[in-house]
Amino acid sequence: MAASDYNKEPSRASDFTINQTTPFNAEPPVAILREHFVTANDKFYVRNHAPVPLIDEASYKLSVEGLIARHCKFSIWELKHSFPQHTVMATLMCAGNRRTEMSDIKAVRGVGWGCAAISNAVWKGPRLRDVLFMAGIEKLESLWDQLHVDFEGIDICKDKRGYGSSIPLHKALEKRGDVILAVEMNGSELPRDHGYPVRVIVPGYIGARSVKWLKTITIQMHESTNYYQKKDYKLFLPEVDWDTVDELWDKSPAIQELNVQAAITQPRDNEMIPKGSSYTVKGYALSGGGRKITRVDISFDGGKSWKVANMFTASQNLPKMDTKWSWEFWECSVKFMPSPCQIICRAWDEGSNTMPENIHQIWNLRGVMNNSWVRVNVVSDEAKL
Ligand SMILES: Nc1nc2c(c(=O)[nH]1)N[C@H]1C(S)=C(S)[C@@H](COP(=O)(O)O)O[C@H]1N2
Ligand SMILES: [Mo]
Repeated sequence: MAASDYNKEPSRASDFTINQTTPFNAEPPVAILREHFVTANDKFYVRNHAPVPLIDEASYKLSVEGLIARHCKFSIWELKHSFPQHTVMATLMCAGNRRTEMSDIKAVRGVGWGCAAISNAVWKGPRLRDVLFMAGIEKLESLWDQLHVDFEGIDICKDKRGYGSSIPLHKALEKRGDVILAVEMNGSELPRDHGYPVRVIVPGYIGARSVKWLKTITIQMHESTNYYQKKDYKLFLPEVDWDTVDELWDKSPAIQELNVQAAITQPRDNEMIPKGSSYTVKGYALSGGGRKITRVDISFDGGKSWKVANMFTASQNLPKMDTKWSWEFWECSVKFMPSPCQIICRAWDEGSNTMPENIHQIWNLRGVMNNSWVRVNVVSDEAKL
């Protein structure tokens, strides 16, 4: 299996904004993203750290190992047929979503992203908890609180290891069993870019934990030692730079749950809107850990006064599915659009968490978890008259 070159990459939609070609990193146009509550497979953002592996499903085996009583290997056929298949609608968001706004303030290291490193799909496959019980996880019950589930992909990344990360075992064992080993995405087999033939879906956590091209699951007493758990996806004070960060990696926790986030998808920054016309602002919001979005506030005067946006996930033409792990779509209409103006958006979740006003306070050298107030400037048509 040659995972070492970029000659065998899958074909991709032409309307993506490509943030990096090798490895491939791209986001769909935000307006299209916001049109469909469930993102089409070929519009779903792609975040790769290495060439997409070419995998022969017939010989592929997923290995379950570590402290678990019965080490097992499962073929894709067994994953599809030996376990009940569970369907979960879940929004994935990269911790680097909105990174470019952070690098506009001060350089950060990482692929630049606008606000479309986020997408929503219906995933299907066996529950991770069922697979772990098949391998004898009940025998370790006295250790459940201390164990971690380590995932490793087949794509060779930093330190010449497969891309990897881990989640605490309690997340994998949650009763509703929504952490799954997805073999289907929106009713089709997983596209190569999204982890064919099997990937983990960890709803409510940063996208980085939903490991694609999954090769090995290891039950262990410590979190993953992989680069992407230990040396990436962590938060630091704004004053920490690449000269001072070295000793801090081990002391800082790995980000797991997403924070509360939102974006304005219409209008786009610097769009011209006629003064005094009626207008509808549109966007999305999402929080981590399955916390519901409880309110989205919009200001048309730079934050002096606010209007509450309408959320309408329920009225979307959805398959009858639980939307616990999905984003929320919102819109906010005004009869007389002020122009020019700065539109601001901030969301709240059911833990009463909201988004910080000031991006400088949360700036960090990797440019992750930027959930500062969303600001979009509207330009007046008068200037052009
Ligand atoms: N094996 C593997 N899994 C991976 C990655 C990767 O590069 N390799 N990228 C991670 C990151 S950072 C994100 S945000 C999501 C992106 O999933 P997507 O490309 O299906 O949108 O996959 C995660 N899983
Ligand atoms: Mo990510």
